[in-house]
Amino acid sequence: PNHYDVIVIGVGGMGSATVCELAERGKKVLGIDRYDIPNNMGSSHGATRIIRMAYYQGADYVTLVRSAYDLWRKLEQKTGETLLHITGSLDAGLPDSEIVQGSLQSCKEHNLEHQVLSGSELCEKFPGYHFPEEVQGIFQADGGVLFADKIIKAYVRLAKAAGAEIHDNEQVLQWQAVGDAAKVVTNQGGYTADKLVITAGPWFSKMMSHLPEMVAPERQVVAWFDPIKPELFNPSHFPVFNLLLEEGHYYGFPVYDKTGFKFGRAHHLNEIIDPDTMNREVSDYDKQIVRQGVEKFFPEGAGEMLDSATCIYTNTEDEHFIIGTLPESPQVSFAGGFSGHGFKFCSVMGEIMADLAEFGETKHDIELFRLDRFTQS
Ligand code: PYC
Repeated sequence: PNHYDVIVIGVGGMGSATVCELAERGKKVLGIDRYDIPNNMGSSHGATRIIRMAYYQGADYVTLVRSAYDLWRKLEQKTGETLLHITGSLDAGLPDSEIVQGSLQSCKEHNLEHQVLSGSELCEKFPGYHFPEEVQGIFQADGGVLFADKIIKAYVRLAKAAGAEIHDNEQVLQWQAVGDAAKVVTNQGGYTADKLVITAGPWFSKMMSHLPEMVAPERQVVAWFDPIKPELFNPSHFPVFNLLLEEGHYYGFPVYDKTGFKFGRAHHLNEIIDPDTMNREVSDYDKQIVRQGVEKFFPEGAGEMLDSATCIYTNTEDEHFIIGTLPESPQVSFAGGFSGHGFKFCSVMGEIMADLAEFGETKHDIELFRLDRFTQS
């Protein structure tokens, strides 16, 4: 009774999509998470995440993000819920910066309609924005917002309806490849499976401790503000944005509900942490850093801070993901190192990880994410 076709360790964004896909393919699947599902201990929690097509981290991501969009829309059809809302996206920085040039390159290679706007043009089109004149922004109309917690709940609900077993608040103590199968020991028992999938977010290195350290989990802080002029932060004329300047990488969302204007400075204070011991309190200094950014670039957004939270990026050195099967034990597959830009891919990652578990390969191009770029010298 404790044997499964597939066990998935970690039921956050990536894991919940994977469990759902496997269950819907008729597999006997067990998903295990150490905390509640969803929880605020990893990288998937909270109401919203950005999705964007003009991918500045590399034109190779555009095909994958297109597949992700298709699957988000399918998930909405299945659940009858709104899980993705289009606002358009802005990628902004100095004209010769990595973000502007990278975003333009993706638009060019993939024929994406876009507009190049100066700081003042941006402010005129989207009056909540106050970017310096020398900043250039690439506006791309397909960008938008994913409703993260709602998505994880939807995947779990669909997975259970398709027969998946999901254990929350159960800690994996150890896993092992045994012959061509796998064994998992938790604080509540032991299980075996033909295939094992590891989607453990910031616990990636702890779960893959036989490999060289390839990821650095990093503490993040995000806050929600009550805008002074709420009408400027309405989703109808406030695209999601990434602004990369020498002083920092800022990002934000329109206002969807009473939690306010979500704003953050990515790589907050460059604090590499252990997810088991990280300080999850938001300090006055943390709040001050975030507020400074809002006041500078969105003065009408910088009202009372309604809420704040910590979360974690799991960074690789090149900020590309790590996805594959273990060379010595191909029944074990893994996805990690999402480096602060992974959530938008959860839908397609569910398909990729289910493919790797079922067939050992996938039709999606995951070359960029090869493990051996870190393990082979
Ligand atoms: O992928 O657009 C993104 C993003 C912004 C902040 C963190 N990730």
